[in-house]
Amino acid sequence: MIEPIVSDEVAEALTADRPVVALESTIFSNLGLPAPANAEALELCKQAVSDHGAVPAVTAVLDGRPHVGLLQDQETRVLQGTRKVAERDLAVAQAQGWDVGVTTVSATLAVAHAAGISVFATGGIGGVHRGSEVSGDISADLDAIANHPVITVCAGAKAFLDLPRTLEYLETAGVPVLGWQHDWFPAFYTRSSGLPIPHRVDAEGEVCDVLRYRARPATGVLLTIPIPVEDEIPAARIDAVLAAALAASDRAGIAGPAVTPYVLARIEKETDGQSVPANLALARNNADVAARIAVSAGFASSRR
Ligand code: PSU
Ligand code: MN
Repeated sequence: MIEPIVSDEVAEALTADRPVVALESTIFSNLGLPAPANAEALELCKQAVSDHGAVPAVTAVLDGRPHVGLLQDQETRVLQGTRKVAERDLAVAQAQGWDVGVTTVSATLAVAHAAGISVFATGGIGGVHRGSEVSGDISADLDAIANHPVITVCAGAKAFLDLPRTLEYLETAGVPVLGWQHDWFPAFYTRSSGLPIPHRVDAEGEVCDVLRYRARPATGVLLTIPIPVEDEIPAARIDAVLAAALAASDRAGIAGPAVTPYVLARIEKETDGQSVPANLALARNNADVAARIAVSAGFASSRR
């Protein structure tokens, strides 16, 4: 059972049915982005949400309790967080009273849903890892998207994942996968993975209606948005970088939840830091569109 502590600002917005956008905290911690880019990403995303008159709601575990909406000193703790909390870890973090836990997509979906929030923005979701037929590594993000009635807004899945299998998994799980004004499944650092998107949408209202008409009451919607053109990293460049980063991860024997943070850090190194501004730009852009969707629906709340 999740009973999050909701900040006054977020609670007031939810009560008044004003738009709220949830934001995950792993991307803003040292596991997601190096300082000071992590703090910058947090400000950019919150500002993008506020600019549309919506309320940003960052999720995290603090002092053993899940939180939705953070005060400034709580944000500072999250920026320094190093303990990753996926959905299943929420129970352990509470049972053991973890000091600071940064929430991934899966944990954020659980906490946002419990608070009654219907729109959530992130950078990239986790997915099916390359070689998963041997390692079995499939991110809990995918099951969480399938099991919480929330719109997740992202720039696709990390390009170092197995993107065709990630799309197949989402299809099997019954998740509508939408492309924002775009015909291709985005690949995070690049606008297209070369894989066609199952369904293109062109307006905020369409996205809300897909959630409204979902066949399974428990299921969410995945909205993918390509990184802005000017921030894209050329595909040839990123492909070589990904291969090097994955090989390094293999050589180092990295496994489990450590894989994603490790590979992200290697990508940053191999791109001489170019991956960082790309990450900021897409996260800000996703928060912007998520806020427009929350505002257009006139909803914050799944209790409606
Ligand atoms: N994408 C990013 N930065 C991140 C992540 C994704 O650009 O920090 C995080 C998200 O929190 C996502 C998590 O939910 O990685 C997935 O981890 P795993 O592959 O262990 O499920
Ligand atoms: Mn994993």
